[in-house]
Amino acid sequence: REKGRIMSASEIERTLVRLAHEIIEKNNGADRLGLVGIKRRGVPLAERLARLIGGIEKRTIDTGVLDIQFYRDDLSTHGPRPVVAKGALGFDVTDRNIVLLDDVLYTGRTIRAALDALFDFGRPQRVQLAALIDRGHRELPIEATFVGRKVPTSSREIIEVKLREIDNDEQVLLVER
Ligand code: 3GP
Ligand code: 5GP
Ligand code: MG
Repeated sequence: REKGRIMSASEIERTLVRLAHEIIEKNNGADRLGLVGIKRRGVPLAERLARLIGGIEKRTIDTGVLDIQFYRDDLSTHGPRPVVAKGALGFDVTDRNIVLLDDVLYTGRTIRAALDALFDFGRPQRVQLAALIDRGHRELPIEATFVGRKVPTSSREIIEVKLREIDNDEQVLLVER
């Protein structure tokens, strides 16, 4: 059940433009920068930011992909845990300033798994996190360096992020499960 619209298409675009400038400012340019999107919706967000940052800094920005899925082991008494799927990241992260990108930051467990995976690929100089929406409810000491919008949610609410590359639609909605 839809409870309201959090961002329109143009608000998403303006937010990404702001995040692009913040990322450049905080990294003193884009020299060592590499953006890594967390599947699925972090990936188009990373690609859009790379295009925006590349346009401002007049260079191409490397982008990569991490595929982190929730895996429930039927034999275990533990809850679902994030598991990193095998596959190439896309570029060498060694000595790079990496910005991870996820659409929604929630418990932080996905980011914890993403950090583990990232360091299996190499030794980045620095890792930062960008999220379009921070909906709260962290279960780990993880915060985003760059946040599009903080949206306090109840645990029964979900943020629906719709991106044209995946959803043929472009908006962010708050829905009740
Ligand atoms: P996305 O990154 O493509 O949006 O956890 C993987 C997917 O599950 C995410 O894909 C996300 O959209 C979707 N998802 C939506 N709501 C929730 C939620 O409340 N919790 C979790 N764990 N996943 C959610
Ligand atoms: P985590 O709890 O690990 O922070 O989030 C798990 C995964 O589910 C992440 O990829 C995160 O983007 C996604 N996720 C968590 N809550 C929501 C939500 O309300 N909406 C959407 N679209 N994705 C969510
Ligand atoms: Mg996500």
